[in-house]
Order: sequence, then structure tokens, then C-alpha cells
Amino acid sequence: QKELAALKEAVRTHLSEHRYEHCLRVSDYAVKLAKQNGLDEKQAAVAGLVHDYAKERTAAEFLAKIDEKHLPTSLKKWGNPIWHGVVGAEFVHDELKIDDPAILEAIRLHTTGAGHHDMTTLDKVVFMADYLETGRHFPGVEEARRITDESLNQGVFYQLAHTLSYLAGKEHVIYPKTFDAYNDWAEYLS
Ligand code: DGI
Ligand code: FE
Ligand code: FE
Ligand code: FE
Repeated sequence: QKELAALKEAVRTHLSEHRYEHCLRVSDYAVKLAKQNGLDEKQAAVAGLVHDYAKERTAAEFLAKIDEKHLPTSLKKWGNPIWHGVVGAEFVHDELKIDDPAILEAIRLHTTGAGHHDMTTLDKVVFMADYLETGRHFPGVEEARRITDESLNQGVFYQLAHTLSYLAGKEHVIYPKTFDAYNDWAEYLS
């Protein structure tokens, strides 16, 4: 694995300026949450930095990677919002030479959650840092930050509930794992 400065340069060259800056802010917010939750700060910094590394790849690149890595062909009917995490982790592994399985898994899960409440602290930190980084300004973000400072788990559930409701409000197709995650967390926290 490259040092943080070299990773930043690699991420910067693959993303537009606005998305690169989002990645830097996610990295910073992940470090903050890592400190609050007794997690390795370097691991959180790296995972946050690279979480959207593959976000600007073409559909053809994602589809080729699904074949190359023998990922389930059922993934092919989805699109960039799902691919850039689940398939994006493969680009991070192959191009950035990141081998830490915990970091790769946190990238896979960063959009949808795990499908159940059993996520690692790193998974939760990256999932929440992406949602709460200081450039996010959606209604409710301050409340979400406050809840997450109190309880990382309650923050995860807040995000799942609000993202699900937002997607349904827009009449978007929802990835089954997003529903499964919501249901399992609702039961777990009740
Ligand atoms: O990559 P980012 O924009 O920083 O954030 P993200 O990876 O959390 O989310 C990417 C997009 O994916 C966001 O607009 C919300 C959307 N999304 C999250 N869950 C689902 C989803 N889109 C669909 N179609 N289905 C989902 O279940
Ligand atoms: Fe993302
Ligand atoms: Fe490897
Ligand atoms: Fe992101």
C-alpha cells in the first residue's frame, strides 16, 4: 500500500476536483469518527480517501471488471450508484494496491450498508463520514451529525432510514440490500 500522500495523488488524478475534495473531507471526517470510536486513524483516513476512487469510471469499465473478477452477473443490471462501491473496491485493490480486506469491505458497503447490522466499526465510520462530511448541507445533516456523535449505530440507522425515504420519494429503484439493512437495524435497535 502506498503512503497517504501518494494515494492522494492517485485519487486526485482519477477524479474531478469537486469529487476529490469530497474524498479529502470524507477522510478527515472518518478520522474524527475513528478517534471517537477507538478505531485506527490511519486505516480510517485511507478508507475515507479512496471510498469513491472508481466513481467516475464508465459503465463499460465496471461491466468488464465484473467479468474479470467473476462478481455476480446480477450486479450488471445496476448502475454507477451501486457499482462504484461494490465493484469500485476491485479498482482500489488492483490499481492502488490496497490489500487490507477491512478497507476493501468498507468501500463495498459505503453506499448501501451491509444488508444487516453486523458491520465493523470501520464500515460504519466510512458509511457515516461519506454522509456527514463538512461539505454536505442537506436538511437534517446537523441532527445526523449530533446523533452520530452520541452513537455511531444510531447514526447508521438514521442514514438508512432517510436515504430509503429519499429514494422512495423520488420513485427510484432501491437496491435490496438497502431494504435488508434498514429492516435488520430497525429490529436490532428496537
Ligand atoms: O458516492 P457519493 O455520492 O459520495 O455517495 P453514496 O455512495 O453514498 O451514494 C451514491 C448515490 O447512490 C446517492 O445518490 C444515493 C444512491 N443510493 C443509495 N442507495 C441506493 C441508491 N440508489 C439506488 N438506485 N438504490 C439504492 O438502494
Ligand atoms: Fe460513494
Ligand atoms: Fe491482493
Ligand atoms: Fe462519497
